[in-house]
Amino acid sequence: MMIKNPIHPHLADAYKEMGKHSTIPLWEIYHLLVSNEPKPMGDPNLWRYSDLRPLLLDAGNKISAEEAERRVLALKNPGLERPGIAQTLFAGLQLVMPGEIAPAHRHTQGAIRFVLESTGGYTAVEGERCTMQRGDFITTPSWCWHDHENTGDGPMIWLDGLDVPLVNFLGGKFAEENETDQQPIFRSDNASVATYGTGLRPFNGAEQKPYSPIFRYPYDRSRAALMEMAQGTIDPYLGHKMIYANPNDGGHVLPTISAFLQYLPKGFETTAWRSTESTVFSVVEGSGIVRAGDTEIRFEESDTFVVPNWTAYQITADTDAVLFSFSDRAAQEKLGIFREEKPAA
Ligand code: GTQ
Ligand code: FE2
Repeated sequence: MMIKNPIHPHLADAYKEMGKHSTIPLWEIYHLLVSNEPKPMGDPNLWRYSDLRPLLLDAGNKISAEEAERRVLALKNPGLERPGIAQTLFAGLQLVMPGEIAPAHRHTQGAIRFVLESTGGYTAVEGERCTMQRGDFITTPSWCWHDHENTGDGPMIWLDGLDVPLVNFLGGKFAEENETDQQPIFRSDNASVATYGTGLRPFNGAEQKPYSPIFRYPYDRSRAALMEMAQGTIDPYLGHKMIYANPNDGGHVLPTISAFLQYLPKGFETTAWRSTESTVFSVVEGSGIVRAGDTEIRFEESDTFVVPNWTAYQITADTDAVLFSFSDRAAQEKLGIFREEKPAA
């Protein structure tokens, strides 16, 4: 590594010698590595559904799901080099056309899906078909087999969220394809939410995995819970916000990814706050404005936007609004580095 414009130019010759022996003078780069607080990585940005949907459907006419393996428009943060919506997170919009199957595979990267459009279809996860209807939240944890099928008569489109940048950075990238396009089904449809989604769990001491045993959180139930919560007092920073919880321990759905559903009544303005997590939002219902850093973005139904780490943001709801979001908070909490800053409201 060449040190350009060294702080101590009279040491330049010494630095050259150090470089030949694969060493760097830490005193020249210290504040790149260790700083008093984080620098946001990537930009706040919005992807309009009305822009992306036609592009996706056009791709649907030009490449099959089979051929593409996954027909996904990846949402690339304009402020980052690598493909990713944030430093640690990947996001994309995926399309499966009627009759199509996205073939079964598994990988060490964990994924979540949030359904934008569907007339019938499912993601199969570990032997269980999880129905996909608008607003449904579905997980495919690390190393779980998954394939998607559209059994309806219209396009099926959802938001994918994966921990790809994080897992790849850590060096644990593995994947394999299934022998057949569709994995064997050995549970009834939506079995995991039927089993674990009611406040009960099997009392047999079965091993608890490092992820939620529920693979599908149906929107009607999630929305009903949120509206019940909305009977109580509103939080100035969050509005009415719920976390998709692992019913075994109340924790996050995946070891790396957290997911949330939030209700902001018409006219409500959240108080700006920030945290070390990077968060991706999907607008389920309503419209409004998000102010993140120096950026002001108007959002509408089915749009996606990202708020990078350590970027203060504030949301104003123009109408009653329901927002889905996911972030890397789960990973950060486990690593003991999560922090938030909430200025007095
Ligand atoms: O649906 O299995 O957006 O493996 C990226 C990687 C979706 C998927 C993505 C994937 C998938
Ligand atoms: Fe996958």
